[in-house]
Amino acid sequence: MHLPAIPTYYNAVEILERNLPERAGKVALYSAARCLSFGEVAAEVNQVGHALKALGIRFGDYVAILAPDSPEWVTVFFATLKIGAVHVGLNTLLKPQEYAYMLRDSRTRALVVHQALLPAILEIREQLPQLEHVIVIGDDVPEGSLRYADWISGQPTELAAEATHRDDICTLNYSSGTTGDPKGIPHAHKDLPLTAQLWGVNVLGLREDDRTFATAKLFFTFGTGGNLLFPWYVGASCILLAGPPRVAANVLNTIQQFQPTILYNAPTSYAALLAMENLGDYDFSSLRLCVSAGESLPAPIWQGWKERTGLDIIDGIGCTEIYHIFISNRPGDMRPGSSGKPVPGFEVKLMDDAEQEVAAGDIGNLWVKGPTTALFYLHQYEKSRRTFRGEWLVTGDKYRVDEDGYYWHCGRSDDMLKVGGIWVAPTEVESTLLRHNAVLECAVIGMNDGAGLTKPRAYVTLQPGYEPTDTLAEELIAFCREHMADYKRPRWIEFMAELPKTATGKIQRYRLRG
Ligand code: 3UK
Repeated sequence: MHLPAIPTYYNAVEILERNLPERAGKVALYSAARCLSFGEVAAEVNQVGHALKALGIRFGDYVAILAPDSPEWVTVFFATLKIGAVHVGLNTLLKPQEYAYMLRDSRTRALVVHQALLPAILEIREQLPQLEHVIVIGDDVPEGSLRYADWISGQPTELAAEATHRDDICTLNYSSGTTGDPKGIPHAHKDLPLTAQLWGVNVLGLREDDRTFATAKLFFTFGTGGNLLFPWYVGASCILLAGPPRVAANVLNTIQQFQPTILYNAPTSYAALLAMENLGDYDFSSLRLCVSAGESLPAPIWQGWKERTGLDIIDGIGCTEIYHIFISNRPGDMRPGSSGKPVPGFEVKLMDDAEQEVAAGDIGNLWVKGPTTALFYLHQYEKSRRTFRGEWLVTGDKYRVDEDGYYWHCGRSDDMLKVGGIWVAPTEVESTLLRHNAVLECAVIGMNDGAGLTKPRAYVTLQPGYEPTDTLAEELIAFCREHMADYKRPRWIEFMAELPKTATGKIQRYRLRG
């Protein structure tokens, strides 16, 4: 196994700058808006770095970005790292109060936001005194904010990188849990090249002539790693799609236009592509490999994709705490339906609830150990102590290993759901439903949608005076859409006279799961 030695003082902007000067003229980034060479990206990164410094942003300060995948997302990301500040990647699908929490928790001083997402920020800006600077990508810039293009124009295109320690924090991503606030997960500069080498190169076999395309957005580490860090680490190019990946046509058109060799996608999106009647009209000949992560990929989807496109899908499990994938299938060694084998460089073990290793073949709690593991959750002492156990990380997943060493996902040890590869806390959906006048009690569980993928299903009892009708069910779903990110909405509402409960009145979710 090849593991690069990271110098003591290391700044992860090196993943971009290692391409200079040799690949200065090579296209680093394809997008509908602009295509940029490595030289052009590096120059704009330096301008953004100067512009951040001119605002007084220094080592250790937090700089957030809330934008669709775009050249600006990338330049702000690397500029933040380069000056020794910490990048906060915000999920573009959230609601204003969720942004308020994350911006406050991270004490973000500067936020770069796309104009389409600006209203959510303007709504909460007054609650955030520490948010000194808002920079807007676009032309529609309100009083008190800066316009990205003006902000960087005239700034020098040369900038010396801050001599960060390899263990200095450089990124923060928020992940949600069953209870409490989202958890800010910090990663160090060293984690970025290590994950690129351990999985991107050693397992996936990325090459300089590759072109990657991810439907997973850059604000997830699945996207940042797969579609930015890994390709640039080997001198390959990436393709960014600003639009929503849930529109299958967007994905297919991007493949036609930019001809990727590698596609990263979540299982739901493979299922959506397979459901398209005219899939056969599209040309997939540029692709050599497909990747799936975020939730487990059912074997029928793997087979369906193979039959329709001739392509293999590499399924691997990763998590934000590790940065990327740590158990994976690999080209030439795949077992459809399984997550594959531990990635060299990582160790895994399956533990029972008493924290002893389970017997061979039994289901256990997955613990993992490896050199890219985060050390803690920001501002969450108790949750950190339960999850980060010395060298080991408790993932919250249930797994079993077969006699050939392949790992099979058997669900979660908490009630958390992965929907389209993104976390949904049933408790959040329940508390949203409870805000509706008609709802007396409710319970949300994950349900197989028929393609082997999980979607939220809500069981609801009604307040006196309300009738269980289809119209009310639709109204409740619409209410959820309005008050939460769209993907969290229940897909089915089932009205019940009573919810199953224990003698002490606790809702028995397992009985609803049947
Ligand atoms: C689940 C999977 C079965 C699992 C991620 C690749 O998903 C990523 O990170 P998150 O922090 O969630 C982690 C959790 O998601 N999961 C992810 N992949 C699979 N379950 N099969 C899979 N292939 O519960 C895990 O604990 O959002 C994935 C790379 C980087 C990532 N951050």
